[in-house]
Amino acid sequence: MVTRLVLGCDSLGQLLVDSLVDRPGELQVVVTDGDHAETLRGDGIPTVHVPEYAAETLKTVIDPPAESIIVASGDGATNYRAARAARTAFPDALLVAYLGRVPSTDHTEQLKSVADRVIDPGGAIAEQVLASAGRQGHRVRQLHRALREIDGKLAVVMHDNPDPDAIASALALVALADRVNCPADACYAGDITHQENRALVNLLEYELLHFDDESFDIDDYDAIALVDHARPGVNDQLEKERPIDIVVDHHPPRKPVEARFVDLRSDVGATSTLLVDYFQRLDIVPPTPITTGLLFGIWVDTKQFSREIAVDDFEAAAYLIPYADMEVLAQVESPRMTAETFATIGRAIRNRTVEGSVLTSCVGQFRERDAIAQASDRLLDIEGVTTTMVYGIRDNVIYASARTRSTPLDVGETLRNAFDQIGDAGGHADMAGAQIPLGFLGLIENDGDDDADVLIETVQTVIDERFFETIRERPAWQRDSGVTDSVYW
Ligand SMILES: [Mn+2]
Repeated sequence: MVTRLVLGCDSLGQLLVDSLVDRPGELQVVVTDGDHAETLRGDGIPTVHVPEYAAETLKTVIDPPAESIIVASGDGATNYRAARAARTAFPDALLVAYLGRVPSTDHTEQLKSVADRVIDPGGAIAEQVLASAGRQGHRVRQLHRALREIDGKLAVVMHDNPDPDAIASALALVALADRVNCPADACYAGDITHQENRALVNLLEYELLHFDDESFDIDDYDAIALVDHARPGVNDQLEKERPIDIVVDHHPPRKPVEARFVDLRSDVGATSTLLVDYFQRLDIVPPTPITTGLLFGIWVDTKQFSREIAVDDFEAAAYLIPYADMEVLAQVESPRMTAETFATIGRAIRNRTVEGSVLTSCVGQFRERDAIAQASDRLLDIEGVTTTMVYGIRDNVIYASARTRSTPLDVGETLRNAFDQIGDAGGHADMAGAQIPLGFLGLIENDGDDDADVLIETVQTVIDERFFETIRERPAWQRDSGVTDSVYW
């Protein structure tokens, strides 16, 4: 049982006592004014009247000893006397002292010498007021105004190959625009490659427009918002000169950012956290698919709350959890794998060829489109392997999927160099894919088992040879100068 002792009780102390009286633990107020004690008791507050704050008196009237003490009269000198007496009477208690209504430097120093914490009531209140309704409240009002002033349609543009933070932030901003009757669309270019991110978009049925969609034309929009990035033409498909209306981002800007409304807070771990802030200040809860996405955005951007995480991110996540669909998130995090995909991964492991740290594997015929990408991901977990390429045949096309965790090696570039002339290849430095029609190799599928084996053997020879040769001949910048080539071989 915590015993709280409040010494002195002017208007500020009174506020405090009112909030403490219903909390668990024993509350005891001590005042030096008899009439005041009477009033407090009349209000149901256990109050003792003492002639003055003296250690001996306090020890006598407070039993068992107080565990926490708040000194809260309006006068600094009185507070110092009370704090000193309380400290002597209860040396082990946590002692918090108010400076009084007119704080003086003397009292501040004196109080600091006996109290564990000294609070400037003016400062404390001002901070609280600012935090709840101050500058940031202003920010969301400005955003509302910027949205209201849009005459026509708003395009909320994510960065290319958007991640969950960008996707969820875009949809959240669309929802905010909706509230002020500003029609808006979330749009992106590039690919949503990571299977978790695709699962998120599919499971929550997000409506996202793609720059390559036939019906999509950025010039149809009257205003542009950028989320999770801050400048047009940098990591998005906009022209560099395009005027921007709204920017919400958490990356430190490399150059000045120009827009009618700019919210750049590089001290938080995710743009989603900033969107949560708006919703909280407007006192509205967005629909479940959006809260779920925002939570996942924070989770991923902060590497499961371990990287560049700020108090705001934790608070935003805590706010979202009751409204998020945790079952969907569990599915997003570990998408169910079909038996067919497992079988493909099994074949990829069995058929692997490893040279140095580079692994290739031909899975033969496969059915599920995603299976070779999954296999490529999985095989990257093998010890000593830093680059994988898994491939197989489906509908007369060879599909290849490559991954690397070797920084200087660019698998996108490697696949393009190896296969662009006989098929399509592309992707990023760390994940890439290629499609090569069998016809291009002068090969066709056949029903006979013997022929099938021969076909697969031929495919394997051609693909492996081209891939390994391209890696061997890769440009100097893709070689780690500090490490000998044998690390990769
Ligand atoms: Mn982000």
